[in-house]
Amino acid sequence: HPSRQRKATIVGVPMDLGADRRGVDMGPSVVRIAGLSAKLTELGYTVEDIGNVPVALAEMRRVTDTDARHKYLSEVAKSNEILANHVEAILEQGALPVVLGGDHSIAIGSVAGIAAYYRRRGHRIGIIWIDAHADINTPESSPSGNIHGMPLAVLLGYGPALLTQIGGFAPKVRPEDCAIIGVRQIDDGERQLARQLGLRVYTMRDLDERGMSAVMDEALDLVTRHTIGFHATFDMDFVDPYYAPGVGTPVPGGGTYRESHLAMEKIHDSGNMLSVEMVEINAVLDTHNRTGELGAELLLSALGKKIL
Ligand code: EXY
Ligand code: MN
Ligand code: MN
Ligand code: MN
Repeated sequence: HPSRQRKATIVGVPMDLGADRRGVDMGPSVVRIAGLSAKLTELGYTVEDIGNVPVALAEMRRVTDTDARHKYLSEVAKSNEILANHVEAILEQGALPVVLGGDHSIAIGSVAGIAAYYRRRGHRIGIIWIDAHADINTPESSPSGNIHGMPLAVLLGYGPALLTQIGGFAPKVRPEDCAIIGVRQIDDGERQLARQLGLRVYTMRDLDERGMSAVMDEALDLVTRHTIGFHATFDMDFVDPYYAPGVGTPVPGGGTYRESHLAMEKIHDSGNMLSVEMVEINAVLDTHNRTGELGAELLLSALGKKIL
């Protein structure tokens, strides 16, 4: 199975054009500084770091009225196209893509690359989306116009063609092959689309009542039922701000340190993870790289680190 190989390739995406608060563009740096590459090597991986995808700077362009519903659309699309090509190439080389964001709009490119690779081989892919938010706004429903609130909708085929058509096909994934875990803030339009699509959304209440272990068992079963495996995308704002202060959109009442690791450990143990992504770490709002260190450690759990 693809997840069994021991080659990992890191690619960074210093993207912050999808979010209002600046600082997530430093996410790839702080996770690297936390020693991700060396620790992965220690875990037994052959690691390659191919550096960062080029991303425009907000300072290079002013947001205009025509952008209001999807700010920096063309810049976000451009970087995601490049990312999709890198991710596909990493898979072609037999390695596991480890994608470092950046705001969550980069999931558009990551999943485009993975979906393209497996589609060519006749497979569907699933997604495990761990997040305080559902990220299924469209430009019409978005209260902010920030594309990091839209990536899951885009991957399901809803949103600007410039994004949905990256890689030349849409949708990238079917609603029944996706699970969102940890939601505690959702907009009206998102709730509506989630219901309409029958999307599996596990809220914090589900985690409180059933526990992370049972929720992950069910979610992992769901996303692998009709697929070759899944992309795991971890938005750091899933974690309670107490443990992860360095995020752009903190929401109280999040996952604990242990719950977050358990989710990643179970993702690894499923044996079906095709690629992994860590997003929304905001270095400006962090203290002593606490959140960056946690991001690196969570990735290590997803890649097989165990105490015993
Ligand atoms: N739902 C809100 C919006 O679309 O503006 C907030 C989205 C925050 C997205 C964060 C990163 O996951
Ligand atoms: Mn998100
Ligand atoms: Mn979020
Ligand atoms: Mn499988």
